[in-house]
Amino acid sequence: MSELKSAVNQQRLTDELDQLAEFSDAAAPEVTRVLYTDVDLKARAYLRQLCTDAGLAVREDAMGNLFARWLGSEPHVPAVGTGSHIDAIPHSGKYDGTVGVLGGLEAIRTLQTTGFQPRRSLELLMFTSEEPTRFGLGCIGSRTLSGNWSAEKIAELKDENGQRFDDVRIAAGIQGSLGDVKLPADYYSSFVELHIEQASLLEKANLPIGVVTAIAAPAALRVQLEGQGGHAGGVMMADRHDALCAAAEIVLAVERAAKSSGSPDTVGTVGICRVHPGVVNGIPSRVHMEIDIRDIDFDRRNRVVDAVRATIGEVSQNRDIDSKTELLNSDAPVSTAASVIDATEAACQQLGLKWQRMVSRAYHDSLFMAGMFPTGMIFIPCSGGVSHRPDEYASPEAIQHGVEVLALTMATLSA
Ligand code: HGY
Ligand code: MN
Ligand code: MN
Repeated sequence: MSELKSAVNQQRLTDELDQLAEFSDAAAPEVTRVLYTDVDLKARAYLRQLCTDAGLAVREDAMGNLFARWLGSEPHVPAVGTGSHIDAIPHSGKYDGTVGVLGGLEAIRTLQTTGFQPRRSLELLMFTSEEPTRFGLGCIGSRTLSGNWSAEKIAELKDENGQRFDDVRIAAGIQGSLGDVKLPADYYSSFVELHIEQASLLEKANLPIGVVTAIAAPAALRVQLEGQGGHAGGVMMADRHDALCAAAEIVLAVERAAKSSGSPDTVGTVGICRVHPGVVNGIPSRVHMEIDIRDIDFDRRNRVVDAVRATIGEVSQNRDIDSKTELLNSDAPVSTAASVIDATEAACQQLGLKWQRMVSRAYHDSLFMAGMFPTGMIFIPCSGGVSHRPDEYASPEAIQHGVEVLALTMATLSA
């Protein structure tokens, strides 16, 4: 095992993570890398070059999902996959997703260095658009690869400027038919994703590895509230139909519904609230809100979604506001595969790394890969559990531990 540990090039990986973070529309230490923007395309080109330099067979599909394959001795049997995403929500950090992509590449290079020869090919997959930033829907790439959403539905997704996904991807120079993206059912024999925990259980327990047993799933609501607006001085309070006051009641109702679900596993967030006309002396006439509700229990989460939708109706009626609510997605939570959990725990044992089993409260591309292939996830601690913030941090040592476990897990699964 010491040979594998010493084969991990920690400095190279740290440098690559730092370089990738340079491709950003925000000033360091913030990272903003939104789907198909120039910085996103530059980051993809950088990753493509690293994979080519590693001697991997690189291809991209019609969404820009990037595949980098190390051919095994039996290249026609289903491969072992690993990967994650490199897009980053605005003003966030540099480890969410990228640890699974560059760490996945490092795991493959590490195995190459040790002289390991896989029977099953090993493949790195960089998923397009894991974050919901541009089109309001998370995991667009893995949803399409797994058939969770049809290519036709994905093509018609619109961003806040009304641009269609299909037009935006073609304008970004990505060719091919979205209908060809879905993977064959036997494409992978297993898939395993390395990711920062994005919470603080591992750090608090002083453990280097988390073995994920379940992945929570999100539901997202898009709400449009239409009031009357008007002059902030001229309209009496009794005569107002203020869309933002209605939105305020709804925001607190989301928090109340999540807190009173009966379980700490339920979470609710209103991350988007755009006010129109957005001037200090204009009564808000329109509010656009997006609501994220999650749980590891599907029915409990759906009860909270229903309660929030009922409140939106009541508040709109009481305030004589028009409301339109769209359920963008309502995904089921998944359990990870025992075969991948076993291989991961065996790797931890062999490497002398302590671990704990845990659920993922963040969603990941593995949520959708699990719908097609035996899938698992490996977590490493991040400082203070912070994520989706510029102070997100995972130490080179923590990342190295994740790469070691990933490499050995993939070697085991490729037998
Ligand atoms: O929101 C999530 O859980 C993921 O980071 N996109
Ligand atoms: Mn994220
Ligand atoms: Mn992520």
